[in-house]
Amino acid sequence: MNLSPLQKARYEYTPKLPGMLRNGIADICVKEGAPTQSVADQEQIKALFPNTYGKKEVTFEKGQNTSVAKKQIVGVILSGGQAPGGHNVICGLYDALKATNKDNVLIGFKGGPSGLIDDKYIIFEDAFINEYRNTGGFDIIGSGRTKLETEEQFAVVTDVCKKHGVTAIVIIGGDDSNTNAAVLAEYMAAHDTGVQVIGCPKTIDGDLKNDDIECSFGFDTATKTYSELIGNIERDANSAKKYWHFVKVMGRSASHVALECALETQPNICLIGEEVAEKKMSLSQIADQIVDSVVKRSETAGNFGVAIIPEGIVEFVPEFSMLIKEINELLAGENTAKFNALESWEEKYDFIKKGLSQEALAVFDVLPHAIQLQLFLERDPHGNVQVSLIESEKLFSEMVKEKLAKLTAEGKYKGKFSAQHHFFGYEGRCAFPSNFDADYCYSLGYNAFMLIQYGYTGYLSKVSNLSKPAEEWVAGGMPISKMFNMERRNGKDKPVIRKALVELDGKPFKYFEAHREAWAVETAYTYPGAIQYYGPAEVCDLTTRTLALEKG
Ligand code: FBP
Repeated sequence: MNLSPLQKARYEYTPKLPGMLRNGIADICVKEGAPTQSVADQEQIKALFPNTYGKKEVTFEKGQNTSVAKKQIVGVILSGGQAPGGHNVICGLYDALKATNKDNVLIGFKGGPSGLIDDKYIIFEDAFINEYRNTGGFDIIGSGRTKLETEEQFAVVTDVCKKHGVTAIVIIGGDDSNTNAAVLAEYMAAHDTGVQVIGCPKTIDGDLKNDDIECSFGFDTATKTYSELIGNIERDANSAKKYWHFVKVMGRSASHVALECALETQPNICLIGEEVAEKKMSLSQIADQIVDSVVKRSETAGNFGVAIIPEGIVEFVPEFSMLIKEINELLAGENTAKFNALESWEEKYDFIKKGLSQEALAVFDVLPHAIQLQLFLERDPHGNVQVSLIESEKLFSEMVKEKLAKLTAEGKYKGKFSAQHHFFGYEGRCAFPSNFDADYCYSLGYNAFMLIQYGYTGYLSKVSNLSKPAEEWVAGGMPISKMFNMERRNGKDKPVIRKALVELDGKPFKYFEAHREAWAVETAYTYPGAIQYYGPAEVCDLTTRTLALEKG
């Protein structure tokens, strides 16, 4: 196999474990804290999880290992979108498992949760796993978005576990996957299968965090990758002084990625979906905010700038959500075929005009034509608009262009405006994990095995105190049901981990808010550069500004 020099060097990197896990397996003991309660709706959740609710918080300490010796056969799956560090979770799990007993077995179920149902698997061995240490991607076993949530699926999983003698399953995923991990743990306990289930917090979106989980893995590397690119674009913009760059960054709903990139690069504009929703901003008001910066900068800095747009922004704009809802209703059932049969845009527009409320039509009419087309052409199999495919970076740059043209015609704007568009998402999801993510993920996996070995189930592997050096990190576990509240999903009340949105009274947003007016006008760009893997710890082991501000 051809290896790049960095790939070779990263194979040799030894991830840092929390101090308490460093002395070897024989010296890890467990300390139980107080029984836990879910963050809300305690009675309902307790009733749904009679076997796994209310368990104690767990931390590991240096001391005599008192876990029961038994052969462990552990199954692991990767679930959902890729996030840098996934391979290291598996490596940490494997190393702890083998260090405990070389006869222990780690099975990787392939292609995400469906691998566990279809019984597609590999058995990990040293030579194979060594090719994935400290590398990005989920290609070691692949991932998928099948949800493991029904009793029928759980029954199949039970059979697969029986066939292999599986004693525990580790699910590496986001809020939904870990919610389902807790439901599976309860099922396994209720049916006395002896199979434990442990979750690990993953997602580049950064929206799986709460009082217990300081951050999900992958967020650090993905935001550093995007910030490097944004910083490079800022420098290009500042050199050429002729373009406004509209950069959309991933984050299906929450704006944590956009906010972190803004803290790292100090762009002229960064939209935050949660603020847009709170202030009930219209599309036009958002475009006005950008226009204001373009006009002011044109008079001082020049006709250039950088705006960061979070992927999920349009869903936070109340009038846009209303429009999408009406379009979905308008095209329900047979109407899709009727609409598709219309040949010209005029006929289609007429159909739309008759079917939408006046308010929705007014919003539709301000959209650039390319976006109007996207709303009607790119729909999912149920006929719903695919909001994630909407090119919001182009939507806002077009709206800004139109507003500036009007100002120019009125003699109120004399500058130029030329836009470039970018979308940074997949570029960051499989990058070589930063030292932080390499260390954090390895620790999560190692720790997950300690939870298994000590007999816990329905727990999330928890490593905290992350803004400090790894030596001071705290390893342990938290019952997943502690993070639950009841939410309405598809017409039913379900226990779920609440998605963490950007808190408008939180320190990261407050810092951004205090500086953004100056950044909108001045050229205050900062250039983070590429992720550094080797060199001084203050450069290489630095975590996100978000975590530093939250914990600082
Ligand atoms: P997860 O929540 O599964 O970690 O995935 C997050 C994400 O990367 C989002 O940022 C993005 O919107 C989405 O996945 C893209 O999904 P896909 O890989 O299916 O295109």
